Amino acid sequence: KQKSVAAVPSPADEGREEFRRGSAVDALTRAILDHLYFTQARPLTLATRNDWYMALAYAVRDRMLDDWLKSLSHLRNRELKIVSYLSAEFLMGPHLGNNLVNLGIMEPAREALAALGQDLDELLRQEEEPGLGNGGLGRLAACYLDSLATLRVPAIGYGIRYEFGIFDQEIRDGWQAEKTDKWLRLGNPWEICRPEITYEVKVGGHTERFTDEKGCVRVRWVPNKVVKGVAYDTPVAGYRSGVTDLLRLWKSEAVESFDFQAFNVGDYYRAVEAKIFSETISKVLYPNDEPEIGKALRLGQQYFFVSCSLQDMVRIHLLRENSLDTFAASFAVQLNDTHPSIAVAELMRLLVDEHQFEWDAAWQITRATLAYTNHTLLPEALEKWPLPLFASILPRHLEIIYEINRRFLDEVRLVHQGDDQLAARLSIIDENGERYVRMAHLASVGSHAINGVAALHTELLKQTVLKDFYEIHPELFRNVTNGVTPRRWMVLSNPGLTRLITERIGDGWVTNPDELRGLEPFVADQTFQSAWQKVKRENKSVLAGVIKARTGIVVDPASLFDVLVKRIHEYKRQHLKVLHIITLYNRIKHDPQADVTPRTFIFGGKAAPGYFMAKLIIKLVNSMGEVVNSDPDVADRLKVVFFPDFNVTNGQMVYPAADLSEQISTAGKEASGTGNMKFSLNGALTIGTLDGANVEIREEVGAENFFLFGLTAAEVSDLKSGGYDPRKWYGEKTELREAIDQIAGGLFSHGDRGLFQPLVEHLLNRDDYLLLADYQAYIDCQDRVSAAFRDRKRWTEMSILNVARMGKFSSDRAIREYCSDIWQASPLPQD
Ligand code: B1N
Repeated sequence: KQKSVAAVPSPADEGREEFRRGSAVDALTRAILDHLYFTQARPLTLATRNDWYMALAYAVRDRMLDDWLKSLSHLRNRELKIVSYLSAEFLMGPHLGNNLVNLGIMEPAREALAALGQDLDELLRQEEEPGLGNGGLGRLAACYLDSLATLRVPAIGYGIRYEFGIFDQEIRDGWQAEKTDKWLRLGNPWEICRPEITYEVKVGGHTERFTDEKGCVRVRWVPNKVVKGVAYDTPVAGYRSGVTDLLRLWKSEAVESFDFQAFNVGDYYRAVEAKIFSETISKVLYPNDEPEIGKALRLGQQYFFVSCSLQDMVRIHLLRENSLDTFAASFAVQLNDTHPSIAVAELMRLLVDEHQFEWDAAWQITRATLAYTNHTLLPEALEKWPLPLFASILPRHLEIIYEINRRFLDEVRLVHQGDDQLAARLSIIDENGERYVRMAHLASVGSHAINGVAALHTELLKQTVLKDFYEIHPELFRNVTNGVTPRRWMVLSNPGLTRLITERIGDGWVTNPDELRGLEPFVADQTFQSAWQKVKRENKSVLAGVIKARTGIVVDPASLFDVLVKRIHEYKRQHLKVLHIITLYNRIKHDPQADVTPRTFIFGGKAAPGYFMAKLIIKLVNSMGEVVNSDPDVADRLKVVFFPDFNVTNGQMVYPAADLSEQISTAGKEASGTGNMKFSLNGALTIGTLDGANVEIREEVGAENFFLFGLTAAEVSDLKSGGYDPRKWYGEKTELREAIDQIAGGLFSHGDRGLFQPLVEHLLNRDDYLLLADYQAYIDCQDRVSAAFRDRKRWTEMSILNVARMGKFSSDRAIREYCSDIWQASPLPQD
């Protein structure tokens, strides 16, 4: 027990240190100057832009501390369940702007800086975004933390503090070039290192059986390596909610004792190797949006952060209660895809091996605690680990998984007697040929709830990938359609639209976006329409300026901004968009007077460095763009831009400037999509297939305000099972054939017929993603888009209605559903 220190003034006392807490301009000014001098150690005359950025960031962070420390102390409050979001990725995006929005101090900060001769926007651009994720899955985790804090739900996001996040993309000669992301280079003012919060994580070795003092046979894991995880904490402020949640990321380090052992026998190099191995674990994010099978380091990363996180939860729980029996009442642990699914075996190991639980009791706690979200149906993206590799890294976990599997399959066989096929299909171990651990099966068996991320995706999950699980345990399945935070994706990134909306309906929509419906009475209002158009036009001008600066390409803000930004993947069909552009180009070439709606095509997205076809698609976009952009017949009516290095920061400029959102994946392939929501919330109209959340977006905004085309998921699977032949479509559609022949013939590669050969070959012989089958429907639909854009009034009405009806896609709604249907978690009472 600590002695009472009532005589000493506490820094938490109200009224003290106004310059550390106050949000008035002069308090902020003092705070920034104070940090510049005392934290950055800079006199005014020598301060660099980064010094100013850091000083501002620290001043903002100070203003999060009271709420944050209050929230941290709530972690000890046994009444409240803590949501623990386990994710290998958190794509947070820049912190400064978002924190200014959520704390409500954007304008005073701007003024304070202006008085100091600094421009807030410049400092906002100074922040290197923490790109600790690949795309949608990592960004979803970030949106969910924003909503958890905004809804006052105690939560911890647990993940890995990668030293190098997703690579920076450059375009050289039309090809993607990857540059290492050195986001920590200039320091990270948002995180606080907690050198006292560390855990040891074992790796490799073997297991031994022994009899404990009570005469029970137990298992000991004798590793051949031990690494240490150190906590780095970042506060996540809710939007004016008084709650600041915690993002806790683990950095791997060497365990001191290991170095000493090696030193003692004089083996300096072994000590250094152990250190290097330890530090490698959290070194770099795998840049794939589908898993890397057979990469030991990836499995090591997953186990490392899961083990640290579960040990941390056990510690926190034991501060609340003296037994782990009630662990599931303290924590609701969500597995963001299978990447943290080793948690099933690790929690069992902690309970059984380290805390002497009986198997059944441990299993009951494990299943009550864990829940699993699936994010993909692509068979090649389902994680599985070759057994020998798994055994060499996690020998004890493999034993535990065997035991889980044995008990699970016994139950299955009991209920479904004689169906051996069923047991083989459900087994956690894949025994067809080379043996694997199937992580989706492990996650499903170990969870009390399994969810997909959009209505269609959840249905398909039940019919395909997890069909057998659904048939034996339908009660475990839920749908929670994804959502995005309106704070970052509207208030921060689109201040013009935010102001306009708020002038009309107040600002309640920021936390209750169903209130956006209040815009519907204004759809036909002349003044409102013009103001709406003006906002979009200004956003487009800003983007046009950035495009000019980054690519040298001049685009016309009056043209239709037609935008396709997302990771490059064949199923997302960026090359279908290319076929559309070539078709328009050919129409102009055939008739230079043809009446085409001027369009600016904006592509953006990273390709996994090892994904050859995706990289070739980037090259094709750029090569085709060069030809189209410089053709005098086109006369600037079509412009093609590949916007390099698409990330959160760039997304914040792109979504608000879009007229048309391209969501054109093959039906059944995109689990949800979340970019689709960001576009529509910012007044872009969608052209899309009935895939992922598009289905629900269309339902909400109304079919008449959505450009639908293409095969349905059911038609896709019928067409494929009937033996799909892309050549049939190639033979029948003249415009399509012409476009493909031009790519093959070298029109976009200076006559080189070899360059795009792999792509063309793929399309004509396999076309796994049915571009050819959907081509004509897409072109026809785009013709309707072009016509619609010419009717400005009608287009603006559709745009307003899109925003007005998008309330469902707030991540607040999604988090409320997780809280009530899966986590049984509730908000902190207002204090
Ligand atoms: O998750 C998003 C969805 O909106 C997208 O439709 C979906 O494609 C995306 C392995 C993934 N699924 N799987 C991944 C990411 C990294 C990795 O190493 C798989 N990402 C998604 C949010 O639900």
